[in-house]
Amino acid sequence: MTDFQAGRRRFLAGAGALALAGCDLGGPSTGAGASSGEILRLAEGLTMASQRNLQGRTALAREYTEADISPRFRVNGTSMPDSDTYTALLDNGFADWRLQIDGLVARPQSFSLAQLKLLPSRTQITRHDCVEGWSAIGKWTGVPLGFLLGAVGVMPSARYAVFHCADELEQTLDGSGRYYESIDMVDAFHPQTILAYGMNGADLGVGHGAPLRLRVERQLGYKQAKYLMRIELVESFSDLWGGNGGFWEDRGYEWYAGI
Ligand SMILES: Nc1nc2c(c(=O)[nH]1)N[C@H]1C(S)=C(S)[C@@H](COP(=O)(O)O)O[C@H]1N2
Ligand SMILES: [Mo]
Repeated sequence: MTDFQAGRRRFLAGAGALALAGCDLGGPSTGAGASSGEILRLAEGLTMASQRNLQGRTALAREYTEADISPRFRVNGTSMPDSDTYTALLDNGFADWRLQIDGLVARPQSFSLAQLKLLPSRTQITRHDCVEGWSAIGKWTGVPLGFLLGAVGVMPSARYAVFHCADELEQTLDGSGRYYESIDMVDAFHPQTILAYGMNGADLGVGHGAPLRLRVERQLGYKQAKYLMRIELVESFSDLWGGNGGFWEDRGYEWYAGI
C-alpha cells in the first residue's frame, strides 16, 4: 500500500467511525448541535466524494482469476424467501418470474429470466465483503444494469434505482421488513454493476438470491440485493419505508457502503 492509499484508508476509516459514533439507530435526536442523521449524511458524503474523486466514477473493482474463487461462499441474511409467491415461482423453475422495471422510465417493462439471458452479459470474478467481517471471491454472470436502463429509457429526473426483493427479513404487518436497496445513477451505469443470474458457472442458487441479484462491486455485501422482483427509478427515496434507501440503512447502516 502506498502512503497515499494508507492515508486514504485512514481517512475513510475516520469517516466511518464518525458515522458510527453519530448513530443512534433511528431514535429521536435530542440536545443541541447536528442530529445523528445529519452527521451520518455528512460522513457518508465525505466517504462517497473521496472515493469518487480519488478513484474516478468508473474505476473498476479488482477482478480475480478462476484459481482465486472461494471453495465456500457463505449464504448470509435470507437463505430462502418465506412466501407462497416465491415458493410457487421456484417450483416452476422461475418460468413465471418477471423483473418489473418502472418508476421514472420512459417505457416501463417486465423481463422474463429467459429474456434476460438473451441480452448482452458480463462475467466478473470479484470479492464480496460483508460488513460482519467475512469475504469471499465468486464469479458472477449477468446483464449490465446500464444496458437494461438504456432499454427502458431513464427519465432526467431519475436519481436512484431502488431494488425491491422477494424476502422479508423481519415479519411485520406493514411490510416494512421487506428487503430493499438503492444505488445512484453513477453506480447504476458502472460497467461492473450487473443483475446476476449465474454464479461460479451455474445458475444462481436459492441461497445466493435466485433467480436474480444485484452485484455492485465497489460497495459492501448488504448492497448486493438478492431475490430481485422489481427495479423502480425514483428522484428521492425519502418517502419509501424508513426513508434511508435500504433495509439495513433504515436500521442505521450507511447508504453509501464504499469499500
Ligand atoms: N434480499 C436480500 N438481499 C440481501 C440480503 C438479504 O438478507 N436479503 N443480505 C445481504 C447481505 S448482509 C449480504 S453479506 C449478502 C449475502 O449474499 P450471499 O448470501 O450470496 O452471501 O446479501 C445481501 N443481500
Ligand atoms: Mo452482509
